[in-house]
Amino acid sequence: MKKIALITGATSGIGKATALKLAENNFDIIITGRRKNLLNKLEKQIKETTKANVISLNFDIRNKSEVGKNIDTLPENWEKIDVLINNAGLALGVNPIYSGEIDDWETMIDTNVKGLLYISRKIMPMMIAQGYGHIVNLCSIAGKEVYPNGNIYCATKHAVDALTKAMRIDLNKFGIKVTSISPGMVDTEFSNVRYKGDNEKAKTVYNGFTPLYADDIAESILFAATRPKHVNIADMLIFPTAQANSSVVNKKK
Ligand code: NDP
Ligand code: 8X3
Repeated sequence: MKKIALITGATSGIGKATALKLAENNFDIIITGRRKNLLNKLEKQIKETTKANVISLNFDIRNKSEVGKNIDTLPENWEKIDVLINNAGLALGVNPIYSGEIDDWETMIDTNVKGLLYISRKIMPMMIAQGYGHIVNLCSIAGKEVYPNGNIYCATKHAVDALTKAMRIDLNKFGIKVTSISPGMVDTEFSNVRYKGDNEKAKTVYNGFTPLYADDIAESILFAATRPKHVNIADMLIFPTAQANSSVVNKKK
């Protein structure tokens, strides 16, 4: 029996890899993101290379009414979402807290925390009504530890960690699973976004060691999403072998 997964932020990185991985493994897929051209491209790729059905929803997760309106457009046979993967997120800037850009702070809070809440608030009642469901939140090592100049990004991911625990408690009586996936350093567009298009700087983040790749995290999400009904993977912390915590990375000079 096919399942349905909705993946936010599927236009690149972990979200895109997860959409492809789940599509290859008997899921129909709802993909979301702001970059319509990339959604179209991924939809085409999934349709050409897998047996999955796909729906693309093009919206900014920070826009509460857009989130609601887009979910309301789902055809009836797509409304029973088995797995919601709250992946859309970003870091902006690497500054001490006393000199950070307030606009960057707002974008991170609006996306990583409020956006995750908007879509979850829409989907959770649907899962409760259907009597099953699974929410997978993309947290981070930044949700477990704070590192120098990580301040607001770390705070948003600590919030995701807390919200994951809150969801697990409040949804417990409905049998809905809630999983937190916390990667260390994954080579995606994450650092290009964080350094605002300074791609040379972004590249140096992953120099001198083998980072995680998006596909490594997609495999972990697939694992969590395909456990038997009685098994909930509560929390996965995943590092590249070269990484020991937020600050200790064995980089070759
Ligand atoms: P990418 O930058 O490659 O992907 C981020 C995705 O989020 C894109 O698809 C982007 O789509 C989407 N997104 C960002 N802002 C919005 C928005 N306002 N509305 C809708 N979608 C949005 O980064 P990653 O794949 O690395 O990041 C995915 C998640 O994993 C994030 O939550 C990140 O914090 C987390 N993470 C990443 C780690 C890493 O080292 N890379 C480590 C730990 C956690 P679009 O721009 O088209 O809207
Ligand atoms: C992304 C990983 O270490 O850059 O969440 O915060 S890190």
